[in-house]
Amino acid sequence: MNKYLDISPEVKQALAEGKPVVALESTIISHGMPYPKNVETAMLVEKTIRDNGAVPATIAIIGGRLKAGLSAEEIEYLGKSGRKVAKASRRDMAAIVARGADGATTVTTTMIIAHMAGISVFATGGIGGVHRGAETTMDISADLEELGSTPVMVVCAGAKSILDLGLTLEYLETKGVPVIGYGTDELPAFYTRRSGFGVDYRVDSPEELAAMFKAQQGLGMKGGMLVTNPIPEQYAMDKEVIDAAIDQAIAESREKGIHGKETTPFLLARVVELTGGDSLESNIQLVLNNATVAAKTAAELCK
Ligand code: PSU
Ligand code: MN
Repeated sequence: MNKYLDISPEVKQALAEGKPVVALESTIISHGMPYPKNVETAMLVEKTIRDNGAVPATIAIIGGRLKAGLSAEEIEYLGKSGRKVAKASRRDMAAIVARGADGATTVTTTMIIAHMAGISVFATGGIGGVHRGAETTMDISADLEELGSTPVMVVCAGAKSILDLGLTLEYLETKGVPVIGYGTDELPAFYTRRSGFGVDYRVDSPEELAAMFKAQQGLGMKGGMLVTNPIPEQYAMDKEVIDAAIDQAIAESREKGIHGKETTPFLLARVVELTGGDSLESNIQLVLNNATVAAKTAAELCK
């Protein structure tokens, strides 16, 4: 095992016994939602995974140690600290570890640590991608590179239209990442079930997802797989409302000169403020929905 990695006793035992485990990220806790909803949601996501027959492994860097499986106290600490905790992407890992600091793991670093620990399924809300205007800013999330190189299945609700979804799909194609629609032919756009862009393959059951992932691993391919699971109908938002909030948030971020790693957290927080918390409730529900699919798929993979 990697000398910088700590696996919690519960996760370690599940992995040793060949039981299903699902990884969860921590940037969604510290940067993606306000306190205390973030902590409540993180605990509820863990419970949903257990209710569906798997063991949750929330991932973070604490005191310079890579953690797979957090205690309730550690989740509370990350949630309460919020944006004071460094958002840790691939380029930040060595610095945070060497300094014995804390880091909230993004999709990228959660995939890296999950893979180190031997966990192959990961549930979250939305992934990073190619930002609108990336043809001049070059702002492309490291999440896409990681999906191209680390063999972990990521179950999400698509990507928010804070991104350029068409360019994000092009980039994933270049990196050889299969984009699967769970029960849909269309890429979901996080708050809404449709984006107007098609997925590569539609899959309708955890069994089918597990079979595809097994084939990818069996072929010796190095990358991951992106499963996009639409938000449940009853929690989907009105497209006009969410598009208007996103357009305003992007305009403000440009006026303020927000850039680099601050861009995504700024846009996420501003959209929640502008939509008066409706989007937060939708966000929570879609994460729970993804946790269910991920847990069932992890269970299939263990058969
Ligand atoms: N998109 C969301 N919610 C999130 C994130 C993205 O809808 O919480 C977080 C994830 O941790 C993701 C990261 O990996 O932001 C991407 O950041 P960046 O765009 O700076 O790569
Ligand atoms: Mn970026």
